Amino acid sequence: MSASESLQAEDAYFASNAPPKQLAAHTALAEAFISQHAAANRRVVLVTSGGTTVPLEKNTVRFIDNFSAGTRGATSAEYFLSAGYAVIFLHRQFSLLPYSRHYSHSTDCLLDLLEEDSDGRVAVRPSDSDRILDVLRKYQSARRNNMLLLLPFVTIGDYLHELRAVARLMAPLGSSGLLYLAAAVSDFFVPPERLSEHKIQSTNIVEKLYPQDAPSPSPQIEDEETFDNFDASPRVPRSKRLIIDLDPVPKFLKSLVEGWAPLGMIVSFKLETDPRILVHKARYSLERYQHHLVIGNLLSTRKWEVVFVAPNREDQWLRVARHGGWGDAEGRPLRPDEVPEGDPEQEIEALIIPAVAKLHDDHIAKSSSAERK
Ligand code: PAZ
Repeated sequence: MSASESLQAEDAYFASNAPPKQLAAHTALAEAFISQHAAANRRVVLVTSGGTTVPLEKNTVRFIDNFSAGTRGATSAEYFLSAGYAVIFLHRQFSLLPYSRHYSHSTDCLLDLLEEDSDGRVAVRPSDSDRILDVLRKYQSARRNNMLLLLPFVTIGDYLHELRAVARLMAPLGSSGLLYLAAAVSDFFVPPERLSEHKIQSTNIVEKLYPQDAPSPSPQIEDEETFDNFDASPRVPRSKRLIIDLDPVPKFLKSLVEGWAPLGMIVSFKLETDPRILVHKARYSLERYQHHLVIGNLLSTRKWEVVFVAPNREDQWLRVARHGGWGDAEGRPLRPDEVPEGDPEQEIEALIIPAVAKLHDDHIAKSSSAERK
């Protein structure tokens, strides 16, 4: 696709998919946040996190979703804060958040860490106090210093509008802006003109009650016995099935790199389930969009190993300790001496973020030396 064609696809997408209601409020918050930290000469990172939904109805009852709980994004945000970055956390509503993730329903339920003391007051169990205190201090410091801005999204459309708005606001930061795109973004969606207004029905009740509203010809008004020419021997008549027809979501990484935040450092993630194609897909993405780093990860091992794929350097695997099951990029098991030892509690983001920050240092240095020439 030529540059003008991709610009047209971008304009058409944003013109036909309405922005989220909170966009103006979020943009104002992000603008104030960025200017506060730019004035203090602080680096700002946009972390995207969690999965986007694809609504099947305008009044949405059903939607397509994905597995991401936002662990990568929330954990990364904490390590960026520890590294001195101000963090804009663009996340799926109700997904994991920095700091509070430690006490979410699926890890430690907060209530299990509390007890009633002899005066009938709620207290933290002494055995858990130290670890809670550590998280609490970091959380309170981030809040006190306004280092963390939380911006929620739900749908793929919301996400893209928010991403474009925040990325554009970050453009004036130049090379000191970092975009770290860990959200699991849907590749397919139902365009608004094909979205049902109301909840999709499994019967033809609407057509029966309001025949004047029935689209013509309507698959929904066929009755059960209607001949089905879709399969040779259908188990369920076609009129009873829900067939979802999805369009591809335009690839916005190109717009991000070339238009929205052209000087910032852009890090994308690539998720695969087939180890044989991970590195190839990551390299392909890097070459196609010409950004700065793709971090590849596999669904089954994403908490223990990732691969950095960047221009003009060897692929670099980062690994933390865990029990067995290691594989290389081609799916072959690692030799025992290649399997890292160490603290099984260590989070892989403790390795990812310093490595990204180092590449960001290099990116800034390279941009300043190019400016001087
Ligand atoms: O949320 P999570 O920690 O369970 O998963 C993180 C992840 C796998 C979604 C992320 O690391 C990632 O790869 N994001 C990009 C996914 C994609 O290829 O669109």
